[in-house]
Amino acid sequence: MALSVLGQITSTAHLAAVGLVEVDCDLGAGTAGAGSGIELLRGAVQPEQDPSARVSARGWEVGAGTATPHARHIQAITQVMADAADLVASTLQQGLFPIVLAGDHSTAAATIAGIRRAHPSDRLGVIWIDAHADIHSPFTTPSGNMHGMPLAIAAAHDNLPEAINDPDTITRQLWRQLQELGGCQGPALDLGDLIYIAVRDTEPAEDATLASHAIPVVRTEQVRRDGPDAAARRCLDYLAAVDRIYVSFDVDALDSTICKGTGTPVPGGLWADEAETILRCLLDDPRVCCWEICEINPHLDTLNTLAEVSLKIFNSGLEQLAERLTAPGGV
Ligand SMILES: [Mn+2]
Repeated sequence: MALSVLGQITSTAHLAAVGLVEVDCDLGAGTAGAGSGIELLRGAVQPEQDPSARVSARGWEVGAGTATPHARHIQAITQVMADAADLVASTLQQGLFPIVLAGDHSTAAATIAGIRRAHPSDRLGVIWIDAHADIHSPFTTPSGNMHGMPLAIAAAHDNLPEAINDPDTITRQLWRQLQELGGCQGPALDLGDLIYIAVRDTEPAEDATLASHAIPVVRTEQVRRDGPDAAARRCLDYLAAVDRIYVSFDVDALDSTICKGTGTPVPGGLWADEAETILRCLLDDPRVCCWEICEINPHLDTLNTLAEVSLKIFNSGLEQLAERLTAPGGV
């Protein structure tokens, strides 16, 4: 791993309004190492406020629990997620824009819970940029990897009609606890307020959910045909009625030729410049209140291609955000 070659930090923009939340957990992925992507990006952000806003929830310090094959490491992940939700909520309550640097994608459910906790009465929309739909539950998952489950947690969507597993009592209890992390009466996310970009690798149980809830996917081909600005615009228009938007960027949304350094590369994804333009366009919308980037695993990427590409995309997004947040009446 040659992280040191990635010294070219271009964005040290004025980011007083940003709070960096690091969620250093890779237990939800099938392969270890996604936590190391955080180190790679954190240098690009220099929050000007109290450094205590830079905090970590470290999955690997929590230790192992009982084997839970249909939601692997759910005990440790539940602890990390409780911390992560607190951090996101308190960052928002301080009037800051949380940028979440995460290891694997499982903990994005905690991000959503944290937003929900800080703004309980607002309608929340989610734009999920990913190769996968991440909407499995312990009842439907073929792998048991929790990075495939965050949206099912946030939406309290067990998808029992598609069940293939019979999870044990511990798994069921913790799964319920995770679904209640947002602290509200109903689910933290309504599936009617979710839209995907670049999703292309789903399983039948997930396809059933997407179909029954009519969750739209802006596919790579549409991005290419209509242009990345139009793709982003389509998402923002779809969420026209929501008050706040969370943008979650899993780097495996990128094409597998770029994206070897992630646990689950899939062909047919976005080119780097497409992802960059989409993110810039989304981050410019004043309703976007939180941005997450995850699943960068430098250990899987001998040439550091993904690391370089991710850093470039991240810097570009930061630049856009800095522009927005420093404009009169920003945040
Ligand atoms: Mn994902």
